[in-house]
Amino acid sequence: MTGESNKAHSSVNRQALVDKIKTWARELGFDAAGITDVDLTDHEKHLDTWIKKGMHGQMDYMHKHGTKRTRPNELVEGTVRVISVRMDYSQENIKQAEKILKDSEIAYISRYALGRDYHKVIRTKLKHLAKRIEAEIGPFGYRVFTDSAPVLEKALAEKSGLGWIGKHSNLLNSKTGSWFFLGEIYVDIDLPIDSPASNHCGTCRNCIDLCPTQAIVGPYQVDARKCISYLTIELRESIPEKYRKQIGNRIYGCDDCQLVCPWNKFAQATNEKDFTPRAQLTDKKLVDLLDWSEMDFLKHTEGSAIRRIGYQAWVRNIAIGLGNAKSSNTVISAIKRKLLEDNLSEMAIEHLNWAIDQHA
Ligand code: B12
Ligand code: SF4
Repeated sequence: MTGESNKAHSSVNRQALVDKIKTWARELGFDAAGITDVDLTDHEKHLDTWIKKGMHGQMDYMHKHGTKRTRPNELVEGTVRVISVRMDYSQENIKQAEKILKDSEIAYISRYALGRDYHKVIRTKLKHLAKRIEAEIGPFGYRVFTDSAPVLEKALAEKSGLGWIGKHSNLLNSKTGSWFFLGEIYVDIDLPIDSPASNHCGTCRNCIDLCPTQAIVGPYQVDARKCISYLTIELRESIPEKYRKQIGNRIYGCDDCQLVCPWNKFAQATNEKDFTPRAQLTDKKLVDLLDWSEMDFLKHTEGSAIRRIGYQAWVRNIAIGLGNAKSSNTVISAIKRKLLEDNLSEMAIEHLNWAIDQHA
């Protein structure tokens, strides 16, 4: 991006443009959009502390880009504003989640991952939004993101007025709760900005007290190394034994801190068809998922975010679920059958053996 396009658009009525951007964002299927500047000074301090304490675990990408994450114009030169968007993924029956979590034979998959990979859905829509702006004002400098680069998405969204960062560290909103994804367009147009959202967590500490692994080590601070989402999705190695019992039947991510949040009773069901849960992933028995071969895994997770963890971590996670399942011949036979497969990693085998030991 250069300063050229900024100058070229000096005649544009910027408030009218912002109003149109918000309307187009809704027409494209986003649930809200807001505009902010690029000053993230306070957040930079918190991010630094988090990294210094090692709370990012093995997510090297959280620090390897230096200050690019907290200084948008170091990532994309010329950026002066950020258009933040949010897109709901909640389904009508989201409360069913609690029932599944209590059934040790069924696999619990985070609600966000049951449909099509949100990265693909949101990126495409953001590109359409940018093109729509271009059609109105002519060429300008921009880049679109959704969890795809060093971008401090929640801080930018909070500053854009889309919600506040809750004690569980997710962004939430008093009208819709927190079941939504975030995305951004970095732009070089000096648009009027929105006011930040105010915080309404009050004295509630449900998320802190009810987190299964006590990963929310203080309000607004999640130690990723303890978080089930990190352990089951980001960690590529063996999952420390001390967390395996608490993981229960959660084989991909965790939603507990959001399920216990009182604001989520206002959640809106998404209109996005791509987020419709896939039958092959919803309410499935752990034993049936363990029976999938690597080919089955690749086939059933095509276009899904789950594919990114790979087959060995998938088996590792299901093994933990089965180690925690009610003992039965079906469970033990399924684990033993899997151990006969010849392409398993040492990590997967170790978890399957651990699962067998739980039923001894
Ligand atoms: C790394 C990461 C993770 C890590 C670490 C989580 C975390 N809290 O950072 C892990 C793997 C654990 C994870 C899990 C999940 N993630 Co995630 N994740 C990210 C990612 C890539 C970066 C987040 C980040 O910047 N972390 C850095 C830390 C320092 O930020 P933070 O904890 O939020 O801390 C901020 C504030 O809390 C504040 N702060 C920190 N300390 C203190 C102390 C005090 C006293 C105060 C006042 C403030 C304060 O300042 C910090 C900087 O802004 C973003 C995408 C992106 N590029 O932004 C998605 C993202 C945050 N994840 C998302 C989702 C959906 C999830 C899960 C719900 C998925 C799931 N169901 O399993 C869980 C939720 C777990 C949780 N409670 O956070 C969504 C969240 C949408 C939303 N509504 O907020 C995002 C935005 C992706 C997206 N594009 O939609 N995630
Ligand atoms: S996602 Fe689960 S493990 Fe992670 S902080 Fe929330 S409740 Fe705790």
